[in-house]
Amino acid sequence: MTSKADLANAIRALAMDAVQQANSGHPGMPMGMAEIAEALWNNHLRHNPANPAWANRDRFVLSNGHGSMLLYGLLHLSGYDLPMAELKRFRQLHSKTAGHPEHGMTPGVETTTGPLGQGIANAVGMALAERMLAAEFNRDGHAIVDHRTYVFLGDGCLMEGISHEVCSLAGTLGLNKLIALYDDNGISIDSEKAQIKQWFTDNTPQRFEAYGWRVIRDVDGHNANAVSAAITEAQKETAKPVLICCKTIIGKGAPKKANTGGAHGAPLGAEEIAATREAIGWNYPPFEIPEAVYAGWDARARGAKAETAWNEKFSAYAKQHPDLAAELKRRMAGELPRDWKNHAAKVLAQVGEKAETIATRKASQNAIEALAPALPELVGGSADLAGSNLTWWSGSKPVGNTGGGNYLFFGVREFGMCAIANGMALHGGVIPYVATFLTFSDYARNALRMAALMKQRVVYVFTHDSIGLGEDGPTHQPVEHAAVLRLLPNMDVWRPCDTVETTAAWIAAIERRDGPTSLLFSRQNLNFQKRSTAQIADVARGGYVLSDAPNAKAAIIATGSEVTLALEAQKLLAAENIATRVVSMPATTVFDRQDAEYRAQVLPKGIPRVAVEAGVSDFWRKYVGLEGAVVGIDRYGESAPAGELFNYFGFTAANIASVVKGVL
Ligand SMILES: Cc1ncc(C[n+]2csc(CCOP(=O)(O)OP(=O)(O)O)c2C)c(N)n1
Ligand SMILES: [Mg+2]
Repeated sequence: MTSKADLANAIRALAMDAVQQANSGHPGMPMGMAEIAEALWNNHLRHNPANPAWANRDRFVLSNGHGSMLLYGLLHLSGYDLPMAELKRFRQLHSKTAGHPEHGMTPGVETTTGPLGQGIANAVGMALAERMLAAEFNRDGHAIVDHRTYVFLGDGCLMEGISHEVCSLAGTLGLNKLIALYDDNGISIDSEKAQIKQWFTDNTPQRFEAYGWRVIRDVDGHNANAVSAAITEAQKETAKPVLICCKTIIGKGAPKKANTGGAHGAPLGAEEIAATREAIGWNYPPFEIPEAVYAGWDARARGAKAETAWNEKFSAYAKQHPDLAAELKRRMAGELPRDWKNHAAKVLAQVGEKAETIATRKASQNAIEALAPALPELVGGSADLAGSNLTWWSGSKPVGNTGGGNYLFFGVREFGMCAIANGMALHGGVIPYVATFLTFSDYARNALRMAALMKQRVVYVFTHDSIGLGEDGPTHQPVEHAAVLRLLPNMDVWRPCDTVETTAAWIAAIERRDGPTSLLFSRQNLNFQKRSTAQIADVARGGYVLSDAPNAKAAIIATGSEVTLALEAQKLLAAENIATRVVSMPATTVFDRQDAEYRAQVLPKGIPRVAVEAGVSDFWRKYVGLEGAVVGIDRYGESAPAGELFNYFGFTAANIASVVKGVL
């Protein structure tokens, strides 16, 4: 029989040896959390290494993701498909052991972590998705959605502002199946030079109690039995999320470097590693784990049993509730409803027939209203701007602190909201849409980046998309945001010009399985544009000819509120016998993915181009080149009625026409 100490020491050894071999990484955290990890993974975590996608597994999130070797060690030892060869190639090109854990790369990694504070936010989202799905799908005697979310976090996550946003909300929502284990080691990076109490003196237990969490204080993080007992206690909680505060020593086991900032993020060095082996009684060479230790960690039999038991429960559920069972399966697989395509096409056609001139944010609400009844997985919310973002629809039911519902009042927490949405999408079973003013998208930016990096289907509703919002002034008027969002690799960005483009954008966002979509909507009314059937179909290609003229001498490219102006400029020019083509380009990212032939049809070589968008001009240079021109806005806006601002900043048909003449 191996001792629990040996099991924990296996983690220590793998971490210090892999970091040493890579000459890069963070040994201190895995060495300090080894007993906590052993207690959770060997006594509590319900997971199946053979099937990392098992729907009802417990979720485990390493929010202090710099300690990635802890997670790789756990996955390897417990029997996931992560062979020792991968651990030996820690942090090397195309290994499965990236510097920080990456979802989609390493089996068993539930979310990509490293940007501190977002892991705990993802965990809140996972716990929330579990709660919502349980309320929707569980029936008497059939607790079919029933798992916990565990998260490790350190001082860094707690210092980050986002932890306040999401832990505050988790407390309000009473997410009792969320259990966080805090690595309270009194060290962060600058502890190399000074004491953490010079920058972090919060009373963390009181802070979390104030949020409405249950806090289990003063647990000895190096006593696996004590940690396990605390987890058992936490599991009994029925109304609150639980924080278990574990006192630990960073780099525990290393005679000289333990409890120093130096253990945080650098190899221990050969000498200290040898001394550590001696001190902890680990007499095996690097990357060698005795069979008995493997046996002590092996979670495969337990995992298979747990999943089989759940499968049996699911069969019984499916017998009594076949429709629900089929629906849950579909939703967890991320498939859209069978009649989705028909429904979406019908909605798009109806919007075209209605021909309404309304704000695109209103068109978005109408799109949600029409699409959501056929799409129960669409769950949404806004960061305290429901009435402005128009995210609420007639089927919205608020999520409270007992379960049920499909609408989240996120409060004024943009970053938290977006990182929670990532957790919900990663959990599966829901498609989250979240909303704020476009200008505040940069409060949330790193969560948007993580959604794009992780290829998650999250839909952002960003309204009040330009100076067109008017009187609120330059703080609220985005100018750089559309361009910034388009620069994020794998982010799709739509800035539609009317109801048809808005509806098409929503449909594209929902049908996109491998990344997030930002939808940029106007506050003000935008003219409806007439289109042929072929043009309606081409909206989905991101850019298309909206209005053509024989022998066009120039192409005017416009998005959103500027499309109408482009059409008016086209008329002014026609009156002077200058033929132009107007291209509506609601989604440059989507247009860029079209084949070269289509792109050249829309934007032929040999005629100059003028781009018109109430945003920074630089972005459009790639379409207009140096010979073309951009009607944009390269400064912050002003506070005034929208109409006046458009005139003031040169967004008029007359100005566009004269700019076009300037490039002929
Ligand atoms: C958002 C963000 N800012 C900065 C960093 C760089 N960083 C990585 S770990 C760390 C200190 C974390 O302290 P703690 O969580 O206490 O980790 P420990 O040293 O105890 O392992 C910092 C600043 C980061 N990963 N993410
Ligand atoms: Mg710390």
